[in-house]
Amino acid sequence: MGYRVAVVGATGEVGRAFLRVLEERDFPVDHLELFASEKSEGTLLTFKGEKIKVQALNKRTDFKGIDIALFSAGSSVSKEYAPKFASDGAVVIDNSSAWRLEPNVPLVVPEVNPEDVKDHKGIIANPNCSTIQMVVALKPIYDVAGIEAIVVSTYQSVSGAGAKAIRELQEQVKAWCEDKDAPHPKALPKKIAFNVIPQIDVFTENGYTKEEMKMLNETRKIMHDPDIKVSATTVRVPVFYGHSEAVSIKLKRELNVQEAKSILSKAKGVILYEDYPTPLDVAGRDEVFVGRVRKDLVFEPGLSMWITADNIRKGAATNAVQIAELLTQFAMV
Ligand code: 11C
Repeated sequence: MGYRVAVVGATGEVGRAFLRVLEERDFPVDHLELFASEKSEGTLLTFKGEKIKVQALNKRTDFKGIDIALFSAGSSVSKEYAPKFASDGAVVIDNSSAWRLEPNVPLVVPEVNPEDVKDHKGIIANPNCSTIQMVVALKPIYDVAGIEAIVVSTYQSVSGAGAKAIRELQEQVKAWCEDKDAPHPKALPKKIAFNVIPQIDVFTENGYTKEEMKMLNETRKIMHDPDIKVSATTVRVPVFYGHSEAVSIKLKRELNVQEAKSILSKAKGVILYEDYPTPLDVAGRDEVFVGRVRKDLVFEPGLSMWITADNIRKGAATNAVQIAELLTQFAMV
């Protein structure tokens, strides 16, 4: 038996990735409806060789007959439409930050807290991409040795900020090659070509950005550990696809490097490198890649490592489709 699936935000970077991932994983889709804003109405997207027309979300009055709705259209669209899809009978898997910290909305990474999907009331939230790859790598270590604190610096690709940021980097590099001035940046706060920007999203009162606070608050919720400490510095780098993270952890119990590597080499969804993964190595892949595992020189006991993953796939689309797979495994749709 297959499912009636809707994709909301179908023409965006993550929306298109939803289609690729559903197809590659052979998710049982009986019927697929694609939604986006009015300006994308009529765009044709291909799924399993068939062309499907994108509908304007704001022109639909009801959403009956949909089992699973994959959303990636931003927080305000999710706030307005996710409850409508849910009350018409769908389970919404939402990639925005709109619902992530709501107590009645599970925030799920299938390798970490799969059982949480069972608590859904119509909406399940997909975490932020930087959080997903960090918790996939750290949870197996947490289970054995406990983690008291995490200090993380990220190296995030421009695709995390959407198609406009990808174009902005392309235009700036082209302008540089042609010895011309690039237009003033709009998608990102400063010029990104040949630069790094230590600001992702807006600043909050404590001096951390919203992206950095997501890494704290979402990690606590996914790990069911309100005491775990996370101090993040999130940085945009001139990379198209793939986020990387330099992570140091303070453990509760001693775990040597060999033990940590042995745990990571067997962990679900993790691929351990003897040296290190780079974004170009992992773009297009669904796993989380870990390298440079070593004893931390500040935290005792502690470890440091390097984590890289494709932010559009495991950081967004793949994680959401894995949640849909959990719903089918638990017979919840
Ligand atoms: C970035 N991590 O790379 C962000 C994008 O909360 O889902 C995803 C924001 C979110 O800019």
